[in-house]
Amino acid sequence: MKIAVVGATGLVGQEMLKVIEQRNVPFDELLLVASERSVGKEMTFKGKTYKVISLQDAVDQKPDIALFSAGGSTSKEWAPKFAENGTIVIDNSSAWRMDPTKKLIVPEINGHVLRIDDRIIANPNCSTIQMVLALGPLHERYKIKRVVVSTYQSVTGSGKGAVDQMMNEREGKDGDMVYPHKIDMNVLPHIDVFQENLYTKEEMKMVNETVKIFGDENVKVTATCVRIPTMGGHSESVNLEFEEEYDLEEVTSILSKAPGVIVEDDPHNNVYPMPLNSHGKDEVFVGRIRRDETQPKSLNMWIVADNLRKGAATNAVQIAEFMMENSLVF
Ligand code: 2RA
Repeated sequence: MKIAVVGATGLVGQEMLKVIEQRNVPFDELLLVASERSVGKEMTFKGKTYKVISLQDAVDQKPDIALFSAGGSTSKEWAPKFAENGTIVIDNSSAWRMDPTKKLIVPEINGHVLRIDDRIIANPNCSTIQMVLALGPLHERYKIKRVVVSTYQSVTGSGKGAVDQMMNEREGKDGDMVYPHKIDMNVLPHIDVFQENLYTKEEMKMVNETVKIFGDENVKVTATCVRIPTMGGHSESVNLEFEEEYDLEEVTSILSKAPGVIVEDDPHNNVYPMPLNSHGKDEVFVGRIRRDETQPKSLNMWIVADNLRKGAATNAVQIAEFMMENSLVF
């Protein structure tokens, strides 16, 4: 098994390496791949030193699996070159997510749709992954009609430059601005670019990707995505309307048993999910589960996950594990 990590020097690439190490993903050979300016740089993994190689070198070495986190345009250009050479590309960018010929996968929810001839597999957007992981088992039981979600997203979702912007502001230093406004001591109702319909691309990702992952056009999602000056993970306030009447205790029980979900819900003892606690963890945390008292068959809850882990690196690595465990890699 030869695995390549493309974008190995970026925030998500680094996290992919941590996840590969922590989950003990089996491999015989590891290729660390990055853009031209990082080629030749040395990186250490599991005590061994690796030289960063170029995309073309990596294609030529025909890895079995390439985990991509190198941005949309790199992915558009290079994922097909790897795929044509037989490599399975698991891509963290938005380049292929809505392509009808490519699958968009959260293994616990729709891993079963993967096949041996899938060559480019899309990893969903971070805010979508954590939401669908919690919603999937509830959709199966009660059929979700409508989702109203507001997100509170970590600056790590915008990459290292955004973390630097926040820290520079905090320390009173000058530096490059990734956001159009200050982020520290602020809240920006703006993630990714605005569209014709006045929603942002991030908001529309949540709308469209959720439908694609569930394979159910009847699930209506409306989203407001907000950047906040935190680092540990993304948080989401979610209002759900089901087709069927539900039982609150059963909801908690379903979520407690759902793979990859941890219920943290004891509000009288101040127990609820927080990004600080989700940092570095692979699970999605759910709490504040309560009836929406304004409307029947409706529920509120709060979902938190480390956006670099389950929201990006962990999910991508889990797709790779799923392919290996189900003999879909040859
Ligand atoms: C964000 N969704 O948090 C992005 C990262 N993929 O901005």
